[in-house]
Amino acid sequence: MGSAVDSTVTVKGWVHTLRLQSRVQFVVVRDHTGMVQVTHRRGGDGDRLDELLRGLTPESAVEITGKVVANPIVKLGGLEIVPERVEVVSAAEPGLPIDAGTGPEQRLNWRFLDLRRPERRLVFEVQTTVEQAMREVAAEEGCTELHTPKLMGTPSESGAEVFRVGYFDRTAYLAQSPQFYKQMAIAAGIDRVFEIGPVFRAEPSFTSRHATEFTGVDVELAWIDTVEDVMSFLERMLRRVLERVAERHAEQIEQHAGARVVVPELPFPRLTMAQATAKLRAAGWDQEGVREDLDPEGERLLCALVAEEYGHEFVFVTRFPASVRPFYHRRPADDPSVTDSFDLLWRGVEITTGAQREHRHGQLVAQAREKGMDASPEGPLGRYLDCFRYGMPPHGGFGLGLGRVLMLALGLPSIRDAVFLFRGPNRLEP
Ligand code: AMO
Repeated sequence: MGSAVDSTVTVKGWVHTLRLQSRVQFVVVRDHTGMVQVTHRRGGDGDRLDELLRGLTPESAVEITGKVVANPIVKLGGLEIVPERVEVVSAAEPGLPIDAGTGPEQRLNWRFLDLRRPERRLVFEVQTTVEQAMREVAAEEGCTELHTPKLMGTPSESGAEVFRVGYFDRTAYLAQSPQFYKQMAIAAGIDRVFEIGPVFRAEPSFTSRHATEFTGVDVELAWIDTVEDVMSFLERMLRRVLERVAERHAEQIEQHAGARVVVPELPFPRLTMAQATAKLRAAGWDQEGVREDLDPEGERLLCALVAEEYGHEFVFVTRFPASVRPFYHRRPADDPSVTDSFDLLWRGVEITTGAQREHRHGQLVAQAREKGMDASPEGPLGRYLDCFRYGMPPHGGFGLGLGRVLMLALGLPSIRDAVFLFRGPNRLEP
């Protein structure tokens, strides 16, 4: 709202605070660019502005025209507006349903009001930068952006976490991942695929990192030599993302969220799952030694150990056991009990899963059957498996959860605060 002293301006925004005193009335008006103080010195009987200002309620939408005056004691930039005209465009009902002390569920119920606080909206500014940087890298690296269907005739990945929806006289499934379609794009000759789109998971999880609908960032790359090609693409992308976030938002993130933006060095540290497990056990995790996958506690601890040893916030964990990975992950020739896969952890949380895919039809069918899946041509995987029958290049890719990246970048307590309108097992509204 920066304006020259003595000029006449109109500010359009919300009533942020009201302080009506016997001699002077102060109204702080807020718009998306900031706040400005409007100062009216009361003129006694017949003062029309006085009446208008006394009728104002917090959060009303107003348009105020007046002269810009320098006043060094005003905290908001040493300027105030002396009003000449006040218009209440839309009055807010008195008694707002939320205030600074309101708990998280009630804040979600009134998300649009909660988001009027600028620090709560910062995440969407950062999100815009993150997506721009991702698209920038994807384009530079020769990717084609696709939009794959979210309504499917058969469940993608496993059937367990899928939402069923009525679809005329049959059932459709909401896509749990663009996995099969991005691989179909590789079969179609689109060598490098990039998608940002909605992902649906029917997981009854009530953690700070799970949503039933989230935005996924997916990449699939053809003609790779090893899974390392996918990992290095991902780290280049994340480095650019954090460079852009640092350039544009570091100060605000530090000020509003108390989090630091760290631009990561390349390459990120890499540990095989066996190495990671050994490190974790030495530090006291999973002493019974039964787990083949990392749990949230293991992820947190591993990141802490890596930060200490390598001074890095990221770590790739590679070569997960085949038992805990999907059938389509490729298994290395030197050890078929593991997969050419990875998870990327950042600040204690998994943000990405990726792998080189099994592109040989016979081997893929064998791995599906080994997992007890129906790999017959007429079965639910039939259309997917067809993609591997007529010349499929070696390929690999990853899926990244945008909400998790934003939650971690801003140090937010939950993914609920990192998305516009959260969807969880108990939340379909507003
Ligand atoms: P995965 O199931 O690990 O992999 O999902 C990829 C990434 O998506 C994010 N994510 C979630 N974010 C919010 N709420 C959830 N319920 C949720 N579930 C997952 C995580 C996760 O790392 N097809 C593979 C990817 C691939 O191999 O290309 C897949 O979907 O950040």
